[in-house]
Amino acid sequence: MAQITIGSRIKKSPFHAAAAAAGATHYTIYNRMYMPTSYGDALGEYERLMTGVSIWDVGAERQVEIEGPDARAFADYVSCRDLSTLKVGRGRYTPMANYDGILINDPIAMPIREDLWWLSIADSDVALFCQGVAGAEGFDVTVREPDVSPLAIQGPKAEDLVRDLLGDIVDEIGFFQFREVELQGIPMVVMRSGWSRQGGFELFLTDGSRGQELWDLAFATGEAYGVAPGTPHQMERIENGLLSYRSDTDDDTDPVEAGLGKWCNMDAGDFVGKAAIIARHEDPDARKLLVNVHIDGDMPASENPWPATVAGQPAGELRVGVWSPKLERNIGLALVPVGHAAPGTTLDVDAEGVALTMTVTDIPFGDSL
Ligand code: THG
Repeated sequence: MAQITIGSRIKKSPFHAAAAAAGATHYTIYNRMYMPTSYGDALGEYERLMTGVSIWDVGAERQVEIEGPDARAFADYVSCRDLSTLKVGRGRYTPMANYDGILINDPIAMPIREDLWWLSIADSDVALFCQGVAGAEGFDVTVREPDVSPLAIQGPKAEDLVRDLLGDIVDEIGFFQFREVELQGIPMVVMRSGWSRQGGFELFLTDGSRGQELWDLAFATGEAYGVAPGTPHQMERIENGLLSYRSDTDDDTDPVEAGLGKWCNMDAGDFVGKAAIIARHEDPDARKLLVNVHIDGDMPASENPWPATVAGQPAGELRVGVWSPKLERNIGLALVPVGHAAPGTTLDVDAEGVALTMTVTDIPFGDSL
């Protein structure tokens, strides 16, 4: 089996050594960093996330820091979602598009102070993009990547773990709210958030030299709750409709096609890509849509998107397929032409020589039991 070389060319998170020592077996490259994707027991890790608590090295979810008098105006301008009303201490999930209207990221915007914002990003070069836009359009901001690395604590028992770790502050922050805190002198921002629907927190460590200490403290506290290391989980996130930029989208997908239209405020102020998104949808039938699908057939493990057809004609692709423990069947996400996106539509899939069929479903997977 081929392996990815671990070396100094790709950056490591402050939790990298701890996660490796804890037995991480699989990694992806995310924002030019290693990010663990498995500890070798996908079903066990799923079960722990659904019923217990797990701790994830998601240090590769970098922050792009925007500082200056125009910080809010700039964050708002590069976001499809309206951020003009977002309060300090609250996060808001927002799509970002380029000037062609193509989805380029889906960060969580976090105003740390009125004049200092973080975009907590998915996997693309948002800092470079923002430096370009700010310079070209004359915003009074500086854009940099600060020393900030999230550690996610996810699952139904995350609340108890983080309360034991950080105290009652946990009860004061609602979903997507955050505070700056210290734990034994380790500085961080704690937010009730994370890339699962099982509840939890993200601890944004703001001193990368203290990753091992924070990891050790979190695991020692979590022992009482049966904590174990975990990672963002493909099965859970597909069951629950969390987008994975790059996995689910290609280089010609706009935010509306990616299913993020509800987070695009087309009636609020101008933003990068707004006019292009409107133009792309002048003929909605010409567009494609990301849809949930049930998959039938003997699905092999996938390294690629698989082409789909209807009556032999090209009809988009199955971007990602996975076993769903909840539904006890294979499910996935497909990018298909709008004309084939209606629930109940069946498409043929060529899984590198294996014939599958997929059926579009409108019920969010998580609710369909
Ligand atoms: N945490 C942090 N940064 C991130 C992610 C994260 N950056 C990249 C990636 N994940 C972004 N993706 C998502 C997708 C969905 C949500 C969070 C991150 C999410 N959405 C809620 C929803 O859709 O209902 C809340 C939306 C809202 O109210 O604004 O939770 O996981 N730090």
